[in-house]
Amino acid sequence: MNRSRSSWDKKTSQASVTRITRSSQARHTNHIEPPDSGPSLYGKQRRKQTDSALAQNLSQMSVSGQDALFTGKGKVPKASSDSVPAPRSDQAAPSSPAVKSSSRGGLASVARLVKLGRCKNVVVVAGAGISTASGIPDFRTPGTGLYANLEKYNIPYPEAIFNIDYFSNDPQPFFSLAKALYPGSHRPNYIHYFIRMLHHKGLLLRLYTQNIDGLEKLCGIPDEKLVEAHGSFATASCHLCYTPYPAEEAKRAIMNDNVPICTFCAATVKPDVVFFGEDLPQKYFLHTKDFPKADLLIIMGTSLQIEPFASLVNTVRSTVPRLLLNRHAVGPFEKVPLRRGDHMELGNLEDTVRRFAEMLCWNNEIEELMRNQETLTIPPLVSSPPSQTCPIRATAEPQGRTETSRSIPGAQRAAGSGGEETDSETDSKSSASSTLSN
Ligand code: CNA
Repeated sequence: MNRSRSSWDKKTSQASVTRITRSSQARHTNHIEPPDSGPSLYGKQRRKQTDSALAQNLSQMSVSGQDALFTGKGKVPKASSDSVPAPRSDQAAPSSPAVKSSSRGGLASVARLVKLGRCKNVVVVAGAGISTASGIPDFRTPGTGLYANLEKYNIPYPEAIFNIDYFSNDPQPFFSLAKALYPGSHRPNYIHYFIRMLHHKGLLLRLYTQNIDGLEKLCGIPDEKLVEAHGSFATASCHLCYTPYPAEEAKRAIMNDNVPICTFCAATVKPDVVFFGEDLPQKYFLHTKDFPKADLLIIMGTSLQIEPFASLVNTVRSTVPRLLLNRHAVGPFEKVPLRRGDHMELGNLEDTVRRFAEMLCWNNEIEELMRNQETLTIPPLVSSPPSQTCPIRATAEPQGRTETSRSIPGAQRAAGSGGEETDSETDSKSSASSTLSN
């Protein structure tokens, strides 16, 4: 993984930085704090709305689910402060009436914009919530989230498991979790394919994901359209000197309860998943070009608790519509009134995305794309110009597996790789042998 090394002051503008480390806003606690939605990079650029059709569409904005939350017709009760928090991810139950959507909700408004051809540079910001439908628990959903099930790792606070200093002292808690998280036994779901369809239609500027499960690649979203902001299991390196280490060997060691050791400095090797306190991959900095260019931002399945990623959503132009698809209001969507052009559709993400696809008349194409892709052994990584009617069917050459002869002290023979997944699907990611124990 490329890492830039120059120093970084967290208070400085993101545009001027070359090194950014991952941090959690809810440090050492499960409590979810509202993210900083103060002036952003572009916060002061209040541009006049010049496109009257767009303005008209935006004026029809409403927030699905909020009708049920706030009793006044379109009015929101004022709290003592100037903002009223919408239900947060640690509060409302999934069965809350807020999950009901209206046919004229934010989803319909945004679908109308897309159909009108007004959204040609869509940026998607995604989190663990897009993969729960694939059977991978997220972090913070009460009860099912990984943070609610960490007792067995014997760590002082949930985030410790992704803390690089903690790892340096004791890698075992992370390695135990990694055994459950290693990609291999999960398949992309409808939500992933919806994002791929955005690409297929030529509308996806970039997908910024916090996920480390590799399902975006597996569903065929091409590398150049994807920023895995928190890294992935596809590569591994020394956590101290960053010397690369064969990902397959690292996986073998971890799956066999051994510790992969750097051949250069003898420190512990870990998959290139970005920990709190570690630099984000260089590719993350594409955001400085992408977000100003975006004409629609879709935020899906994230609590927006991890910085600097969470603040990205504040860096689109102030006139750009932002659509939150999540079970709960998060980030800037926790405050009312919402920013003009902000929409949210609360509820089960897969259901919401299916409805969105139906509004766009994409459902059949997505289903077909899923069928085709899931029957292919090697999904295509397609970057060809999109077509309105034809699902992408290109095939990709399998890349050679990353086999090395280097042995890891104490490592036993790997468990059988066994899965249908191939390296070309996942950028040399390890083969399928893991199971998700949670
Ligand atoms: P998070 O903090 O757990 O938030 C997930 C959000 O998605 C929450 O707001 C949930 O309410 C929402 N959500 C979950 N399931 C659904 C659903 N079915 N329908 C609607 N909404 C849903 O996770 P974030 O992604 O915000 O946090 C970033 C962390 C999580 C990243 O650093 C990842 O590495 C890490 N993570 C990734 C994975 C993965 O790769 N699949 C799994 C678990 C954690």
